[in-house]
Amino acid sequence: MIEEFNTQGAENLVAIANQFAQLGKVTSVKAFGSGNINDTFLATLDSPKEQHFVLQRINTQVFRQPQLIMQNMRTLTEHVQKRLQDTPLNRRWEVPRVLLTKNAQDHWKDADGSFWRAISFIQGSQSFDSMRDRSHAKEIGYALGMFHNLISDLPAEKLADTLKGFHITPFYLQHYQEVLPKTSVSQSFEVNYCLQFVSDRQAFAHILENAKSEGKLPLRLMHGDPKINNVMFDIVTQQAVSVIDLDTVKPGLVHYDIGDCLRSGCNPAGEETENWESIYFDTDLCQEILQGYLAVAKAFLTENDYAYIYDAIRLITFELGLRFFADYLAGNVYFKVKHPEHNLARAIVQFKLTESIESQETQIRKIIQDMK
Ligand code: GN1
Ligand code: MG
Repeated sequence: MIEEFNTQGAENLVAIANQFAQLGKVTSVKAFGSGNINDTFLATLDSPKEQHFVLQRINTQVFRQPQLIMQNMRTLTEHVQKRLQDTPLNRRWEVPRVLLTKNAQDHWKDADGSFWRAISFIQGSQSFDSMRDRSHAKEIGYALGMFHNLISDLPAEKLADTLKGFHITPFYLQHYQEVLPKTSVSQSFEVNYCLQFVSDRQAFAHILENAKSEGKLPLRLMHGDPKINNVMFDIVTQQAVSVIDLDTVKPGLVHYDIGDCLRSGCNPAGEETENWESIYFDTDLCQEILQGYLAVAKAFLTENDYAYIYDAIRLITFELGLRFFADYLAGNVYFKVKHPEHNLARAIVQFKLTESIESQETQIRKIIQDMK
């Protein structure tokens, strides 16, 4: 991201950000967050009313129809804002707003054809890359539950499919099988570990898609990427106040979200560690996240939904490992990398985490069972 920043040039970035500045002028733009796909910046304004906003360049290699993302985001935020007005919550909760350009457009295309958009920054909030304690975990679960709750009455067909195949594990497996014979990476202990890991779990990869096609799990709207640093916390109260990064909100299974939230939240070593011995799935944090989640989500979950929660945790963790590994084999074309082996290292983290989940299956299933 820093490299992109340099090639873009600070002055140019300020000029781009100013397209979206309705109040005052942009005084600075700096790289922000740790996204793997889009380029994200924080713009600072000289207006006391709104001090910051988030500026992003959408990766159009990944999101081929970025205007659909903007359309989804506007449908979702309008729905949630109305819900919150009609039935106010007894605590702070916000949805990021899409900011318009001076010509009332929801995006701006620069001279290179890059697709830029701006989103409001949730004032007085921060996010965290790793879990701090059990109460933080409960708040993460609450945030996902609240997010699902607020869109549970928005019909899935109201949103477009902005990323075909996203979280469809058999699709990633097929892609992996296509890149494998063409790869130029050399064999190593780590590569062989990953090859074997995937090979042992081919049948399992279909579990959620089978349940979906058998009608056991309904198509619903999902966030798509509810990892721990996509939940914003009020700096003063330390309560969750928003779920951000709405690019992947689209029809899917809530199980993809539950699985993704838990694989991210219950991995104290984080996604980027290379200290593989330290990776484990923390069942105490799992219990807290689920408790926080179910406090808000119980109302719309069915018996079948509970039956697939364990599989979702295991599957989405395995799936992310598979996605990183396939991208390593393909020459790092999807996820941004800091070095050529980066996606291989990330894949191993997710596979080690999957192993830890598998070794605690009985315990995790019991946690879920006891919470119904
Ligand atoms: C990507 O770009 P970012 O960090 O928001 C990816 C997610 C992964 C995540 C892993 C569109 O999200 O699916 O879980 O990396 N997003 C997309 O950190 O593929
Ligand atoms: Mg994301």
